[in-house]
Amino acid sequence: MMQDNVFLGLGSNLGERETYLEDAIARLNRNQNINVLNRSSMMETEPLGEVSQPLFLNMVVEIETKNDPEKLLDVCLAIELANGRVRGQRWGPRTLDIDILFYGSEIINKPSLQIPHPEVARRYFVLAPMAEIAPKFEHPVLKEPVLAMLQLL
Ligand code: GSY
Repeated sequence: MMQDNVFLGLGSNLGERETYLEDAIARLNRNQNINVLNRSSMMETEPLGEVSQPLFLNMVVEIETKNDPEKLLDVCLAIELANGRVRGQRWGPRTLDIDILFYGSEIINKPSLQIPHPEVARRYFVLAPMAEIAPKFEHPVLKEPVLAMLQLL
């Protein structure tokens, strides 16, 4: 079965940021079980946390997929690795980060995978690009649309 209303957050703050994001989208589309349906613009955003680091380029893509959430996570991690991501400092700079934001209305709370992403409602760099492509999408736990969450920040 194809799952729709799946949203991924992409971010990069090292090197050729735009190229890393474009490469990630191309690789997602090349996966037999994923179609990229829609993409936000790329937005330059302030990094989170205390560590001093370059500005991020962030965007959100909407996909449909036959992969279950665990398999989708594996695909995202493999694409991060293919783009030179080294998991170092928790809040440190990275060439490519892919977060599963929403998987339709599914709610998953495992140590290895939490969906919706637990930080979604607090992150401008997620809500602002997502509001461009899916302002009315409702957070399955908070029951608030994306645009309303953005306006509450
Ligand atoms: O999980 C997201 C990685 N990340 C980001 C990001 O993508 N954008 C911004 N602005 N700050 C961030 N801090 C972390 S960690």
